[in-house]
Amino acid sequence: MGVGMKKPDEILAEARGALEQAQDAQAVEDVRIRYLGKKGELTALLRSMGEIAPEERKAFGQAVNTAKDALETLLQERKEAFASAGRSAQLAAERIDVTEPSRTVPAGARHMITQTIDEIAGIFMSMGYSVTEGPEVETVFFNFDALNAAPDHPSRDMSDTFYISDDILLRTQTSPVQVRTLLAQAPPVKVISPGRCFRTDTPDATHSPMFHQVEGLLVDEGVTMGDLKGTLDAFAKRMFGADVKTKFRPHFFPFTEPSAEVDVSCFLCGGEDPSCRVCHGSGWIEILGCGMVHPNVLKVADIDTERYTGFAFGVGVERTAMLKHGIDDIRLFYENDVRFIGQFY
Ligand code: 2NL
Repeated sequence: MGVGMKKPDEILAEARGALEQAQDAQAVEDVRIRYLGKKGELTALLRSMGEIAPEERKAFGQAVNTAKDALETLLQERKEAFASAGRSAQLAAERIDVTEPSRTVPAGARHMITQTIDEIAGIFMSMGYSVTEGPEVETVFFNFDALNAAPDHPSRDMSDTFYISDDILLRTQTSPVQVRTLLAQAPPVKVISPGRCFRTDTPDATHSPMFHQVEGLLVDEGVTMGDLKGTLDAFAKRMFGADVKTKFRPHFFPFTEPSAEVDVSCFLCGGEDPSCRVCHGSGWIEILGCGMVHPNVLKVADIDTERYTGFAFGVGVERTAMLKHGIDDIRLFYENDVRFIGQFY
């Protein structure tokens, strides 16, 4: 062993000190290279074995290998410590708080018109009516002729109805759907037809060129005006309150005879308040039109009018919603201002 050459345990002590000072994985690697690399100090000792006296060689070799094993263990420990510290740091940096409340997606809701249609339809469905739908673009035949509207009836005028051509128009009511039903199925027929209708009205607080209707039709043997009154009285009580009364006022519609308009007693003031915003003191509110189906309409579908009779009615959806919810301008339904719409979620 050369003079001035360090002993294996001195080198190990020095390497241990250097490892204690190491601040990161690179510093640990530097220590490995310095002591165990090709030109490392412990490597140099192994290479110098030849210069050791034969009788000392075994003990020296063992000492170098012991130091080398010890240093390798230390290096491994430090390396792992830095790796695990690195992983911890990364985990801490990428930590997500899974308990944080999520961004809320506001739940949507059906439009007030849809809610009202569903409510009306639900009442009639509970009485055994089926729901039928049909085209919004109709023929003059289904919209007017089949419904016994005289050729000179004012509703047929160009100024009241949106014509696509001489014989195609936007339906002015949903009755044509029911005429189609009468042609498609034999009595008994018990249907309602909700949907969009069109008339050339100039928009104001109570008019819109596009509006909605739910019509109903019942045709069977022995159907009377009493059935009509009982049905619509039950509807009015379900829709506006169990204690409302109904009043049937004579009216005219081409497609029914006799015809009537139905009023409900005021569900807000009961007729007690002269300045009531709903009934204006009259005590009655008009809610729908109805009547016994005109024989001419049944004849269109080849129905034996001696055997079958029927009743029909039409409810304005916007008007019903306005009455129930105290809405004073029909145009609010179509503006889609969330400050309005949001009140009916
Ligand atoms: C109203 C009036 C009404 C009908 C609609 C009807 C349908 C067929 C046959 C006979 Cl297929 N009538 N519908 C009957 C009476 C009145 O609506 O003021 N609606 C808002």
